[in-house]
Amino acid sequence: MSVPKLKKESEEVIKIEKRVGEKPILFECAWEVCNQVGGIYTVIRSKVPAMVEEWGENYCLIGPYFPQTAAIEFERQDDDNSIFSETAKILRDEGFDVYYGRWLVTGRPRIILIDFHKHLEKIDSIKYELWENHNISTINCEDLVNSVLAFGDLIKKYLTLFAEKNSRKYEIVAHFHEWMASSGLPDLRLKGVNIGTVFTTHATMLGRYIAGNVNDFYEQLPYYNWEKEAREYGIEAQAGIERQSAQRCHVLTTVSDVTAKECEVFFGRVCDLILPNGLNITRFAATHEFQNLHLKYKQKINQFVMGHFFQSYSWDLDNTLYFFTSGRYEFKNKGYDLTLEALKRLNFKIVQAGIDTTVVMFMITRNPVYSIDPQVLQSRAVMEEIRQTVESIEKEIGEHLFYASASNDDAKLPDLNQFVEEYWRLRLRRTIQTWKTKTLPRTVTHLLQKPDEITEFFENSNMKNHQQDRVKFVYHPDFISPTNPLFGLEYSQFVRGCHLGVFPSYYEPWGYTPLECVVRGIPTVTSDLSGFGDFMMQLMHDYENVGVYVVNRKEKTFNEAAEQLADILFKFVTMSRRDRIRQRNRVENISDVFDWTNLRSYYDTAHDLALKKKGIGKS
Ligand code: G6P
Ligand code: 1S3
Repeated sequence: MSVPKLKKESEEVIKIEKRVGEKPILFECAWEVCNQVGGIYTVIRSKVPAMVEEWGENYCLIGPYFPQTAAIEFERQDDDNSIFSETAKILRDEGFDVYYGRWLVTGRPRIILIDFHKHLEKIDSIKYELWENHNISTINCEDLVNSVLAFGDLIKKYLTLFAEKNSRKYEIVAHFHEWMASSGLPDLRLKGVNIGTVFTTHATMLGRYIAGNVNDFYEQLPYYNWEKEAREYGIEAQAGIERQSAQRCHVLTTVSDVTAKECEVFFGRVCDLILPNGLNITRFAATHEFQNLHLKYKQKINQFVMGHFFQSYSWDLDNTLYFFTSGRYEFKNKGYDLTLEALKRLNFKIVQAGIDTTVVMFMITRNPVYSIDPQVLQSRAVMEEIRQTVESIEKEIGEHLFYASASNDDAKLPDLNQFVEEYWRLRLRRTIQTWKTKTLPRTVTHLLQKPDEITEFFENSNMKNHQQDRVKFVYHPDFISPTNPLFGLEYSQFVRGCHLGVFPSYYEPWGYTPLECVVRGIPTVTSDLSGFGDFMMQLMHDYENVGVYVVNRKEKTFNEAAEQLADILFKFVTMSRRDRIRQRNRVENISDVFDWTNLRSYYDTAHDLALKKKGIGKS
């Protein structure tokens, strides 16, 4: 089983709407519906417009109710007389906190939000049933798991009631994303509830834990005993729910071939389909527009770099490249270890080759911090003062020069120096003096609560932003947001302003970060162990030419992969500006492949298959 070819695939799909009678109803359930935690939120939210286009009012999402998010993203509608709100009302009358309304995102889909908090009172009986009926052990689990169990139980109640009332008239499919929404799925099957079920895992819990802790995960994969490992990592509940959901659903899916191999081992079932991840892509009519945006946001990053580094020493910003990596702090899984090692080697290669290009590498992730480093803020603030002083001088010169020129009878150019008052000269000189320092620019922008593997790397490798280093580091242990005083950019703007995204992950079922580069026309590095990288390699042969570089981590040792990555980066450094511009055009050009209007068809196939397997499809 592997990813179907894009064009052929749509011909193979048996469209559900061709069935006679009422159009089916699709529920999509996830912990990250109306609740942003990570990548699954991106999958679901970005897919909504394409789903609504296909399913219209027969599409409904189910997620957890959290008052703060709901206040912004949810519009409650108790009485729209739909069968969706009717079921929610019956459950509310029975004392369950189940709300119906619209999710206020593009597409405005129907949504059921479930407040599970009160239901936690029943947690013991929910756990007992899971053990009795499905052998899922949930003792001594963390609070989050309890919440998930209460949430999953209420999803089950809603779907059971909905099916009781409506399944004679409508075919119904319920699509569960991850174990965090699927604890009720095994019981829906056991009780024979008249619903076709799809389960999509976006990673396996065991895979994530083991890969983060051993160096030979892929070599050992076929030999793991899921129960033993689950016990060892203390994740029996999560692994048990995942495995039972995978075994009991009609259609088992995951996001890449890479993760499908884990499913076979940890779930004991071969995946029926792969559902690659897409985005809701809006492209500019003219290519120069996204190129202009690159320049615009690069200039913003230039401001940061000047504020951060030029206090200590300066260099030519026009000959500078901005690389970045970003994601959750999973040092090994996200390939931060490999990235750092390769950058150290890149630094050596650039120095050896006598190239005067500078690379600034931004490490964007999140780790506990006390605050932004006051030194970093102060340097930035003083630089702003220099800018304001310069602007005042500029204004003063402008006004005086204009007057002098207009009133000048002999057409001789006046001496500009005479227009700057002594006060401003002094002020500028003093500000520059107080700003300049001999200390090295900080490698970390924040005060970390404790050192981590990234700061240890800086220490051990002596990569500390020395003036002679051609690769500089900015470790920003917080995600980027427009309110952040250092960049003043949204994440997507920051991506546009950079030259290359570096994501050579070791464990990455899909990986949105490189895809987010592609759709913004920014070249990117991925790995053949990431779902996205694997997909690209299956999709086209000249991926490198279009600006998607793949590090072959499957076959190579850490050392070999680090060398390959260093070579890729070095080659990128030696490209001319003209070639970079061309490459950005090429990479942006493939973004349509990842538009949900193309990739939704994989989901259509899964939903159709669920109905067929359930035996209620009439295609
Ligand atoms: C975009 C702009 C060009 C600019 C270029 C810089 O393509 O449209 O005007 O010269 O970016 O590219 P670079 O790769 O050097 O940041
Ligand atoms: C998972 O989120 P993660 O970053 O924990 O799901 C994402 C969406 O499918 C996927 O892109 C990512 O690789 C997985 O790891």
